[in-house]
Amino acid sequence: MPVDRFSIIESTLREGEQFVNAFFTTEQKSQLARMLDDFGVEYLELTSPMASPRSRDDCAAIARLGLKARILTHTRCHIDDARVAVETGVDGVDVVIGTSSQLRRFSHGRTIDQIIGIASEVIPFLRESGVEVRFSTEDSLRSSWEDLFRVYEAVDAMGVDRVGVADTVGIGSPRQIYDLVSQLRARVKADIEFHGHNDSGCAIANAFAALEGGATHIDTSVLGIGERNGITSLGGLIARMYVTNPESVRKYNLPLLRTIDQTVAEWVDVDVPFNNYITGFSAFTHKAGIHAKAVLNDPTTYEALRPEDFGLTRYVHIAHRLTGWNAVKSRAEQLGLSLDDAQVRELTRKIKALADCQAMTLDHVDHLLREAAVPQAAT
Ligand code: HCA
Ligand code: CU
Repeated sequence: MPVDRFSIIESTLREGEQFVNAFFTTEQKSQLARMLDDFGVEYLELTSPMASPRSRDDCAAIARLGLKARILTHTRCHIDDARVAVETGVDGVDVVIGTSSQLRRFSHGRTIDQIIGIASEVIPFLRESGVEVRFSTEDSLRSSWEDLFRVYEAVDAMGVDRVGVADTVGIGSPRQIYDLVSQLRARVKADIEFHGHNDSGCAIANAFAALEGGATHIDTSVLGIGERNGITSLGGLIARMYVTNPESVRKYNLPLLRTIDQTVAEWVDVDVPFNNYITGFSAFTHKAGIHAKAVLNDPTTYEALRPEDFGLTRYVHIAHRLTGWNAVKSRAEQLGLSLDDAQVRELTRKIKALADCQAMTLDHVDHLLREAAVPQAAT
């Protein structure tokens, strides 16, 4: 399956609002909607208008912004919710109902036949209202595949635009997701969406496996925020797709990612993690002497992602005991200091010796370089 034709359903304003620290104001919601629209995501998914009066008003307001992205809202698979969703003026409605035995028993208490019965009331109503319709099975990974396929085939015959697979508790492995999605691909005409939680660290890999299996749409949130530890992150999916085929993400305004990540991090009162995809502070920092030397010769030696494509720069870290003389020489050149190779080698020895006894800063190294260069500059 070609994995590089995919659409992003950006759910920071729905799944992301379920993150413990998220309290988005109306103003912040439209600001983020505009930023994500400028970035180029194809869809924005918003919290159900049934959640609260503010949620309903905000949903209607974002639907009226006139963005390029299609605006979706997310509701339980219930006719009353579907009516309210349509009234907000959104382009599409994502309905969801649990199919695992856990959710059927402890959440809504319905059988598979009853689920199909409810869907056959909600889906035709939504289609007649002229909105895009997505039907998803919550907790797909703990549902029997037989049940899942029965439900998906039934809703496909009702004419849904997309069916959704949801790894609600983050237990799927890439191989399982690939198997499930590729079997589903052979059974339905509709597009396939994947929504994956990250409880066991597979959210990005699972999204990719879903695309390999024939999925067309991936749910993301900024920094991956959501229930518990969240879902596939927007930046993580972009990084994954970029290394697969950089052309597949050229449609997005990649340099905006940093502002988007930083803005949301600030609003939800967390730091952008140091190891975050693309925008983490060490994402383009090279340290070991061997790496630094090669990167200075040709960055592709140790970089799968070009920082320039994201409006970012690489940094070669030299103030430490693993440094090498090529990196020190490059720093001296950056500072405009004239030092010969023998001096650079001597300085490198000194930096390594000092760094073996104490933590060093770049300032300290710069000072040593300048000190060594001064007498020569004076002659
Ligand atoms: C939820 C559950 C959900 C829905 C996903 C979907 C999940 O919080 O409502 O609609 O595909 O993880 O199952 O986010
Ligand atoms: Cu979810």
